[in-house]
Amino acid sequence: MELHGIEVRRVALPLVAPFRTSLGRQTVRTALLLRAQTTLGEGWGECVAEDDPSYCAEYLDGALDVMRRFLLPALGGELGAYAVAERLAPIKGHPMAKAAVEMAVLDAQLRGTGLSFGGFLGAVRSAVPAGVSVGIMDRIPELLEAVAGYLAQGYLRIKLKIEPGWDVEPVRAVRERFGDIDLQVDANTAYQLRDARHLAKLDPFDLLLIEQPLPEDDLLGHAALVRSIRTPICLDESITSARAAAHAIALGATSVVNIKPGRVGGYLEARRIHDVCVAHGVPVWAGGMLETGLGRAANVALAALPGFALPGDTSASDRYYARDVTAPFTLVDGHVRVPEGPGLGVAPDQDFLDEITIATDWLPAGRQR
Ligand code: NPQ
Ligand code: MG
Repeated sequence: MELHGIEVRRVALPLVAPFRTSLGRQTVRTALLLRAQTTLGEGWGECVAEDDPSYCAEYLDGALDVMRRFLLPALGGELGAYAVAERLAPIKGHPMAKAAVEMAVLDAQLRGTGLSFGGFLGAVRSAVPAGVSVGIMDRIPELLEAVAGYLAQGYLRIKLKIEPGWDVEPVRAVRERFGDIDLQVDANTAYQLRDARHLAKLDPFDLLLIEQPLPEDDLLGHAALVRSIRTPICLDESITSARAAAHAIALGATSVVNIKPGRVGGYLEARRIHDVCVAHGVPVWAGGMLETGLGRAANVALAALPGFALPGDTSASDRYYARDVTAPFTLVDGHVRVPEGPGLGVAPDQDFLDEITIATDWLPAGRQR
């Protein structure tokens, strides 16, 4: 097939409640939604970069710029989904921008051939267990109320965002109130290795894991931490490729891996990380970046692969949004169904999409003359 170009919309979706992490506080999700136009038909992609380079180096305006100036110009002529990453490899970095472009091309190809994302990736489940990520709050009672609400909705695992000053006490409070639930924490790089003794205070609470306590590039620090605390370490930000995953495992820097396609340059690389981890007996789970229904559909399909051994941040749409751009993903017995139709198996509501669109750009594929 050939890619004619990609229509990129910048959209803004208000969150149902502010979401605070050690990186900052969000009240609105801004994202880029991509519609690829190909000789096989159209396909949808989603770029998960945030407005600011806080979770990682990428940011939304930068992602749009690199797509326009470098990525799309490299995608002229005959093209399949597997060729996208290869063509884009000479352009360094920008995995979130690349992942979005690859996702849109892959969706067009799969819709054109009648295969679902799950079918293509190797899904072995028709529904995936859902966890929920709970932001940092001002007070413990507010946190307990939020967790109680999510448990009542059926979420099978709770993840608390932590930072220095909001770690042992909230974990203790949630354990005391809710008992033996599946519980884990995510620090988004907020600690240093010198905090090891402090982090060991989480050990008595039998957490499933602590996610990314140390900086992204501190693999040796994580390896030392693995040896000094009992709670399993799970890397998120550090896992930027299948090679990085293999290195982290070889170094003993991680016991579990969070897989986010945006962070690693796409769903194909995400599947390779899954394969590397399975080969090493390392459990994986699906991360989330507050995706709309488009990215959520693909994440849920990925989470249905056999190595996904823990519930993901694959929450229902209403965890974040009063209204999603697609038919909402819902929770049934704590699980989210894997879409079965061709490609993503979901499509945006065009009128709602227009309502939330701030700007639209047409990026033609290939070198323009
Ligand atoms: C994580 N996600 O696992 C990320 C971090 C994160 C669900 O905890 C806007 C867009 C705000 C993406 C805040 C979850 C965000 C974001 C946090 C991602 O580390
Ligand atoms: Mg994380």
